[in-house]
Amino acid sequence: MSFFRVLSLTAAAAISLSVTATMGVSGSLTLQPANPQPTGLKPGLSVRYAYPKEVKTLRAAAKALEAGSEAGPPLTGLDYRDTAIGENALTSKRAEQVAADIRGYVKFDAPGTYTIDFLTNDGMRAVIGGQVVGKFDGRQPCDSTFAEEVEVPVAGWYDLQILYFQRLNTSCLHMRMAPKGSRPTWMADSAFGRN
Ligand SMILES: [Ca+2]
Repeated sequence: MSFFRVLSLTAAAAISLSVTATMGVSGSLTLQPANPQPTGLKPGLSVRYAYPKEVKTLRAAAKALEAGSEAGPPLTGLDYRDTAIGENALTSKRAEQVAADIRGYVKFDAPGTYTIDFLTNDGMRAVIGGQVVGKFDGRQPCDSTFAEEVEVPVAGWYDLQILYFQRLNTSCLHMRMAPKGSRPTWMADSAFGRN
């Protein structure tokens, strides 16, 4: 390979890196507010559970829920700390091999740029205002997803949908948020609502 060929490849790599970095900064996710805005919401989030024999991935969790699910007691919010072994996952009837379809709304009190992340054990995929704001497709102890920066155009309620699963041992699910530049912190239960 010639010296110039190496140089041009290096330059191409540098340009591609810089494009990626630029998109990372300017390409934050813009959330779509619920339209129409919901009224008369009840506190918490709705949840349906499936209890498969085995759930290792988001795909397996989705398939289990498609095959058959049952409504569980609503979640109080998204602040379910890591369980002790043997304690049921979220509001489900089992400690292990649980898939959950969580739905409702989350409220932003002011427009602006926010950082969102989740702690999850095991896997989850969260969609808020039409954008994937958190995803981990695997098994792990209670640990964080990659933080996402989101643009909130107006104050109000945004659709929230989370696909979650817990396989073995302990389980957890938390959402954290903060205005851009601050460290994401726990969400109050009052930030959530359901029909
Ligand atoms: Ca687990």
